[in-house]
Amino acid sequence: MLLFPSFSVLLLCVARASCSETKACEENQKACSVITCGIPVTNGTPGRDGRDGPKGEKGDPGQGLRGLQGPPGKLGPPGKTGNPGPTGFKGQKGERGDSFVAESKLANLEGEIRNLRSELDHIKKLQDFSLGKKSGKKFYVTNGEKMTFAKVKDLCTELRATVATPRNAEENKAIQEVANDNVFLGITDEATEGQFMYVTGGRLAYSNWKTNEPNDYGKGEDCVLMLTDGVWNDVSCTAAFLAVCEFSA
Ligand SMILES: [Ca+2]
Ligand SMILES: [Ca+2]
Repeated sequence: MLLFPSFSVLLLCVARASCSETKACEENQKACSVITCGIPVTNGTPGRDGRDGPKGEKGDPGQGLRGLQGPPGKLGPPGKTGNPGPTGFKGQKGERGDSFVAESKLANLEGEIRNLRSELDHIKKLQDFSLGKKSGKKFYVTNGEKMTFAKVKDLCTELRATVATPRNAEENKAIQEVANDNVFLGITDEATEGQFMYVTGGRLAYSNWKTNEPNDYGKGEDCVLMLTDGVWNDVSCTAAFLAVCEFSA
């Protein structure tokens, strides 16, 4: 029969707890192990979902397998040129280079050329003096040999000269004095018979034919010979006569 008193207390508590006075309820809370304050209600429908809570802290790295490292990226653009560095220390004096040796040789060559020119001028003056050459005028030289006209041309060409060719009476006399013998002149009618031309080109500007010459004797006289008296005669080019070369002024 011990259960009865306990059940009575419980009922009492429930009955008291139903009161609307807060103070009485608080007092009952001290005496009852199970207290339900306020008006008992039945379960209603669930309320709406609450708002999203604040963002949580970053979690720890996962424990899954790490992926393979990817390929290297593309080469980036070149960076800007940096500022020039400070001036370095002055180096020691180097040894004399090849240019010094070349300049030295060049200076020696120039000296030799000056000496040769001086010597050449001296020789020319002696030659002009011996030939009686006058400034600004042609001069004529002979080696004293007799040869065909073709050989005379070759000889004079080797000497960078031409076969003696008088263009006026003065030059005709100068050649006559140098030759002092029958001498080939640089005149032929080999191209067109009867039309005498200078070997260097051009028709005759001056002539000093002997009487009844040119006669193309035997139809084989295409070269011109100056006789010792200065007059001209057409002769065979293959005959041998004195060679006289002409040098320009
Ligand atoms: Ca002729
Ligand atoms: Ca003749």
